[in-house]
Amino acid sequence: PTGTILGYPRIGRRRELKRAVESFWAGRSSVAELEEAASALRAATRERLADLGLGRTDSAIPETFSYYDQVLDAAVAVGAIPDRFSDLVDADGELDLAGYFTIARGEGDRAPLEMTKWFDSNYHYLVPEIAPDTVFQPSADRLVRAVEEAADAGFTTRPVLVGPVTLLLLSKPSSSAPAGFRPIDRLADLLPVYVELLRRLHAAGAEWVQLDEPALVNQSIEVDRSDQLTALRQAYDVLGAASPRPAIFVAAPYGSLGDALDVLAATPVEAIGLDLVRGSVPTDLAEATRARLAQKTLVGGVIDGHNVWRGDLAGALDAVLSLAELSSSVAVSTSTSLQHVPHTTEDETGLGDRLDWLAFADEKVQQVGVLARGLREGRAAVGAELDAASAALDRRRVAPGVRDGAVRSRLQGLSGGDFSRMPYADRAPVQDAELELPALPTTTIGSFPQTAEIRRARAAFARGEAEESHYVSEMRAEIRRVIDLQEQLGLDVLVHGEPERNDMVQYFAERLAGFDVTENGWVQSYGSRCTRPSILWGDVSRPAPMTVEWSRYAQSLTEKPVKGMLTGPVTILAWSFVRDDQPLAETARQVALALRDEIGDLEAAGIRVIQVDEPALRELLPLERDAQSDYLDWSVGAFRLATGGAASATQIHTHLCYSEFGVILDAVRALDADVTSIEAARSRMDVVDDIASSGFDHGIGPGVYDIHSPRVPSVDEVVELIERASAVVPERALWINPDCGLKTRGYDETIASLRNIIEATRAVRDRAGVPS
Ligand code: THG
Ligand code: ZN
Repeated sequence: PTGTILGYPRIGRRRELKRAVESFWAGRSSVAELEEAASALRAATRERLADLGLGRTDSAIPETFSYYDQVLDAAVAVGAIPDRFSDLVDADGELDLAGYFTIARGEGDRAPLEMTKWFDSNYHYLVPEIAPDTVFQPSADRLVRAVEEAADAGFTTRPVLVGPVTLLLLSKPSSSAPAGFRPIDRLADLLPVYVELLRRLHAAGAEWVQLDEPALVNQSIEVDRSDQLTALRQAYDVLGAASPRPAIFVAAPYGSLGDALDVLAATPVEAIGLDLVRGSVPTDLAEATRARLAQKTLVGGVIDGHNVWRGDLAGALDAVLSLAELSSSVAVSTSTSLQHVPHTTEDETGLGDRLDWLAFADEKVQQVGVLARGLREGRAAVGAELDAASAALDRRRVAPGVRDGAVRSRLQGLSGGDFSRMPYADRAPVQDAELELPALPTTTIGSFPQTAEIRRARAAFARGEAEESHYVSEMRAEIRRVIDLQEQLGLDVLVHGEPERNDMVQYFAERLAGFDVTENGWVQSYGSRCTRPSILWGDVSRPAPMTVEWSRYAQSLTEKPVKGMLTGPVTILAWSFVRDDQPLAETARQVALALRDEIGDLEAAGIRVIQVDEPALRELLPLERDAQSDYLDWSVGAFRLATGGAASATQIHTHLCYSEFGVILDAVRALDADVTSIEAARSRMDVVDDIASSGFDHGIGPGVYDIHSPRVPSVDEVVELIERASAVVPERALWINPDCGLKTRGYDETIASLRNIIEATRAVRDRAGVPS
């Protein structure tokens, strides 16, 4: 084909897959009903993609359906199932759907596979576990049936599988593996299974197969680059030599292949996909590589799979045409799978003129079609489409709100002092005097459980079905309940519980100028869970205070300090689709200024502790090492700009949602937050040692309650965690809190856990002879 995509959203325009899967989990539907729903969704996707211009019978349509996750699918397809789940596999090596979901979600004492972020997207995949003795065996049924199902409907589709090198590079050693064991060392054992999968797919009628090898563009993978390249060479020499097999298309989304391109070019694969959005058409190629690439099909990923902008179509065609100088066989594609963008702008009614600037998955498929035609028939043949895209881009540049003079001149006027507060050593005593907290102060991260009534009330108000005054009184009643509960429990720094917030980014996006929110723009985050990323399209400003009235009300109910709760600039960017016409750093500073004003208004309303959450600080860290220090500079700068105007007496907290932050420890220190809470319960406080030995001297709240699990920690357990932390953290710096917000938990377990945390804290204070 001359036009294709690397993958397509699988959740469905109306989140049909989410509904079907969750209904099956809840026991409300049978496995047959789930399979029927999935099959209908695949059929609708094939027809839709064909209508949008992808070829029905030329392998242009990728098979990227997944019930849960594509990495889990690949692990299952090669039989890489951890021992604790081995009973789920039948005598033929096949796993039924219920078993598949058990591996994804865990069951009782059996922990699920760990979940982690997929490259620099907001998607999370399941991490396979590989042991020295993992027995690889093909389990191809699901893939083969997808190809056959398509064939029955008159399609020749292209099955897609995570490639063997990436599968192993993204896996972790199973807990039973000896120190030093690396999953990639099992490559030779894994390859025969891929060979067999290729054979079976070929037998089912697949003419092409797509093997995704994004790990080769990732410079953060721990295995030595030379070992990665050796693995790549071995893998594709072996797979290329297999016979019979479909033609092999190796895709490398999310960045540049770099030296891996030379290696891949020397293997017998038929096609190589390059991400020409994050990377560019290689120019300084070795002569041998150039000669080899001329023999292959080169697939130019020129339509951005990461963002939602309609973008510069003419520029994309230029990139494809320059790729065509390397080989006479070129195809147009997306830079990554389209799983990172919503289905279609057709489902949005509230975006007005701005709809014209956007391209979601379906619109991107159409763009691929235009470029493919331009490639076949010449630029003139698609002149009208290229011009239309350029005209939309021109309109976007000058549209009202894209550039706001007041915002820009305020940014221009910033000086170094705006990014700093009084030195910590000087302001900490001022805060101590202001807040008069006990030693080992207790607090929570911000959200309290979101009951069904709260969700209903919010949804009814959002649909315009409830009076504002009624809605406000419902939310206030909930805030009062949450404050009363915290007072009864004996927490020291209270929160209002955030009943008014659906999503910690969307809530702010709805209130800031420069953002749109979507009605149906769902994007899969992991498994059946989705978010609707906001769209940051213009200069950001704050027309009115966003959180102040809720916080003021909560503070009016208690003598104890109530924390104001804001989402930080980096996280707001990380979980939105962000304008691509200026550096992220500049956009981040605009968001920071809006938050800075909010902090000023919270202070004026009597709020003495303000938390600015940055759970995504780590996740936006670029994959390329060269880009990391610049990122840390601007991201830390944005946080400091947001918080730098706070009075010395105002205690600034932040919350980071993960425990491995070795790489960004310096950045966390540079945030200069007075108190930082982090995840630590699951790692038994190991993370605290790193922090303490780095000389971190600000307040630190390592989580003592793992909110990702419904388990209630016992008092003894929490005492042990606190003692473990207090052995290395000075007493005045240590805070006691859960790992994360409580919104996903139920009230019963939350109350029981908080009660135990407080009892444990009091026991430790007693032993140390300090008052509670
Ligand atoms: N908000 C946003 N992005 C995020 C997170 C977030 N990205 C990273 C991380 N958190 C992802 N985690 C989740 C956890 C739960 C859900 C989604 C992402 C979730 N979503 C609801 C669902 O799918 O049913 C829908 C929520 C809604 O109605 O808005 O449960 O916290 N922006
Ligand atoms: Zn968190």
